[in-house]
Amino acid sequence: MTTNKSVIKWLDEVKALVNPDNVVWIDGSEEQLEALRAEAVSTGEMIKLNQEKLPGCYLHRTLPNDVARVEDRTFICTADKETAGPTNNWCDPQEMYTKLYDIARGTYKGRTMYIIPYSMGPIGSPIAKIGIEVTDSIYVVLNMAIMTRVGLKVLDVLGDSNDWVRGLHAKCNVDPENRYIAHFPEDNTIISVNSAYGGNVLLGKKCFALRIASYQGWKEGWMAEHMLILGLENPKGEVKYIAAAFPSACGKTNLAMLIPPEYLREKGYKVWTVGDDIAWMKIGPDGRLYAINPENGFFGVAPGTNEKSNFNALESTKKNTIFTNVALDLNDNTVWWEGLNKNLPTNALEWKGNKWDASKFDKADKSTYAAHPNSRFTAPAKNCPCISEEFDKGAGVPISAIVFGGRRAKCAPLVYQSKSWENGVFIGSAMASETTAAAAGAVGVVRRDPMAMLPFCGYNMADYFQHWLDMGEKLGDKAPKIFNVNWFRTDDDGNFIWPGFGDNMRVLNWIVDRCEGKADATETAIGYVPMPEDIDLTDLDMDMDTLKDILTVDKEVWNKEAAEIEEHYKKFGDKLPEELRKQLETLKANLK
Ligand code: OXD
Ligand code: MN
Repeated sequence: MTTNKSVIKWLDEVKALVNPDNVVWIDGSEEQLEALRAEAVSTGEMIKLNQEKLPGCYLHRTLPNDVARVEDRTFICTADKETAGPTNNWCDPQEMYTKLYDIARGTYKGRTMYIIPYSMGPIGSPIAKIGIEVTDSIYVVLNMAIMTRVGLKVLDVLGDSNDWVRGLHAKCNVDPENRYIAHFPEDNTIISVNSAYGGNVLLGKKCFALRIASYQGWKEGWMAEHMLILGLENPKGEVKYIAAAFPSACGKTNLAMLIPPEYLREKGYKVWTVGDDIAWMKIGPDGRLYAINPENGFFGVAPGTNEKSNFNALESTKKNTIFTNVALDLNDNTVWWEGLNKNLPTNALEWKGNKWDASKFDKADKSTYAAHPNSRFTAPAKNCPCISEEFDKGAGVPISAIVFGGRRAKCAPLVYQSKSWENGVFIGSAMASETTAAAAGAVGVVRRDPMAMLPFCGYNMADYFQHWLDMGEKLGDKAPKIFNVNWFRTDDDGNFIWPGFGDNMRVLNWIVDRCEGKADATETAIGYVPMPEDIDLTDLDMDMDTLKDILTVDKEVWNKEAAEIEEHYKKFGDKLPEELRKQLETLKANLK
């Protein structure tokens, strides 16, 4: 298949270790994938759904002990512990290799070793990178074939190069006690054992495109970020691109696929999706920052997705999609999840495959749900009605604005602009979100999640902050402007004040206007806040006073915030960039 010596050597070693009965290269052909789908159906690994209503769609169920990413079992293994930093689990690489080789040894006996060559990003793009994943799971092969560009043509692009990421996945016996997701950024290697759940085993996604790639970006002078990318088209047909990072449960996929309010659609405004989860960004020949979405599909959370919350995501799942851990509606062999619609299925199997009793459904008790709360769809990006025509082009899109955000009931205003790139890095480094009633545990607890990268940064986060500052220096006056948004301010009764969803377009328009020097702003202690009249409220049931209210910066709240940021910074010790300490001191002085 290849004459690349580094590939042949690694595959020989892996094969000798796992000892498979057969070896199959994934060539990228539809015939091969179709044969694998048929095999997975014959063994019960997947269920073929109603092919008239959901052509090319399948359902898969994981083991109940294997339904989410496992952050406490995720490791960054670097020679020096300090390289991994205070926010990652660390293990000595040799110790981890020995442990995981012992776990994986011989476990492909009676199984097939699938070799998946894949490209993260359009094949041949100057921003794309190549990986090879070895797996014993057909489910992994079929998901990788949706989420990445797979096939032998990737090997042609790789040629003799050693610049590719090794990924070994071994299902073993899906033992949670021996589950490990280990990254060796200094060796471009990932090993995942004892899981068969997406985020732990689709090694191109979080493992490569964020943890390994963030390390590569640090070494090579580019950025791998947990960001959506969208294009905002104005009535003149001009498109400006925005990259945005949010912690989970803040509506990232919804923002990526936003449908503008009717009055803006009528004027000719449109939103195009380039990516919903990950952005790789490099400085282009003109000195601006260009982004690609390294993925080829969406691995989205199903519950809560419906025609109203995210029409485009729902449309994306109507063909060639793999559903994981949703409910099976036996009446017509289709799928269902909480929040899809109000018609609770009366004849259905819940996500574990047992008969579901709709009469026992209790919103407050997740154990009565039909779909697992983290059930997913794996859908081809090309299914999305608003996919950008730039999505598949390798050059990437020039980023005008970077947006950070979180869920803050009282703190951050609806939107504000940082005073500089450095100030924007400060805002990103202090990013936080409050827990909601939807999750177990106390409500309103603030969790710091810098740039939404806390679980995904493959090296010391203090070095990561410095890398952001260095990128800003290289970009100079071509750097994107940095903003922060908060859709989640609440009134005294805890109700959201801002309508969110498609109406967030009103805020995006102000952001783009600011990038073009077309909108005014008021300077506050934390940054530039819109003049209330510059946020268009047409057709909205909201008065100016309410808008003013969610644009206010409450000094008392922010003094508390500054003290919390100081506390958050302590864990980085002396490694915290001096510039960020200065930014914090400036904020404190501004708040006096
Ligand atoms: C995801 C995540 O699955 O961020 O995208 O957890
Ligand atoms: Mn994500």
